[in-house]
Amino acid sequence: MVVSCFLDLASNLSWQYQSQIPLVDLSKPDSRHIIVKACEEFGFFKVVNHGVPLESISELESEALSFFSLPMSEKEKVGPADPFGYGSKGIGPNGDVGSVEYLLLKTDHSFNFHKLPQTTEKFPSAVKDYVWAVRKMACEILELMADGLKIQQRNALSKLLMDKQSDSVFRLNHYPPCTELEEASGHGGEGSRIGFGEHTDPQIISVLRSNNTSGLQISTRDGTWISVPPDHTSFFINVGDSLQVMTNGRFRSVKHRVLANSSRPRVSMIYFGGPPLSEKIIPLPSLLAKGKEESLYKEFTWFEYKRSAYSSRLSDNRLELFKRVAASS
Ligand code: GA4
Repeated sequence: MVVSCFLDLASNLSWQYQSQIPLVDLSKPDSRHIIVKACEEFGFFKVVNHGVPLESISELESEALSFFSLPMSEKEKVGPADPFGYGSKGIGPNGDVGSVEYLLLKTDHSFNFHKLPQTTEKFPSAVKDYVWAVRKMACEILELMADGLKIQQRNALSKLLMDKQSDSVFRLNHYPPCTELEEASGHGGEGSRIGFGEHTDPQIISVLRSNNTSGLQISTRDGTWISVPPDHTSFFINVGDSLQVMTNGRFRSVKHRVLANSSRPRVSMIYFGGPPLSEKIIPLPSLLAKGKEESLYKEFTWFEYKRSAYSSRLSDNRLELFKRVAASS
């Protein structure tokens, strides 16, 4: 049943239907309804006809690959990631590890690229152009969501990403290929090599793009993991924990992970759209059914949620701590 609403759209793209991933064509007038349905059922969907220039994407991919192919001693000049900068294997401050190296940046361009060698001089502008274009698309999607949810103020969500104080983050991940040795010893088999462990994203919305290497999986409502076929020309959208709260649980933040078993390197770039630190993360008033419905969550600011998230382990259910205990009747 869940999948049937996506059948029409995807019927001429049979693998997309088989992969069960909702597909949103931003050029179609009905996209807002499909976005809402996808966010309710999966917290995840794929976007085509997104308007982000392909040159901007490939420019950044090639800059990212040049960065990751630098000697470790050069990359470490912009590390460790605490939380921003270059990181390898260690994820977050609480002992999580993965088969991944990455660069974590704030989107306000405060990152010091000057510590990198000359060969990467185009890197800062490639990041800037890409983040600008992807944020624009994320805002368009958030406005379609607001329309689909019949929220009068179309920019109720998108204005948080457009705010000068928006606490958004950009991440480049490189999953090195599985070596022949690992494959021969069986350590390269499905499920055996975790690139990035299961987690939900704390922010409002995440926009992911990867090269054509597989690895990303999402968890469905019943806990089944499904593989997301890669598509380097499209984007994948994740509902984050904050959007789950702002829709009072109507949208679900999606649990996802990356397996790094491929014989080819995987490169992904993710924009995490977050609100200003002082923003109260509460359900949008018009979604609380004319005052009849109560918030499922305690009131908190993005600063408070982020502080709590950064003291958790990657796979923790971070929203659990912020759920309201229902008053017993
Ligand atoms: C998940 C989403 C983003 O990648 C990220 C991650 C952050 C990190 O890598 O430093 C966190 C993780 C993410 C959630 C819980 C904490 C913080 C690692 C971790 C164990 C940059 C983010 O904002 O939250």
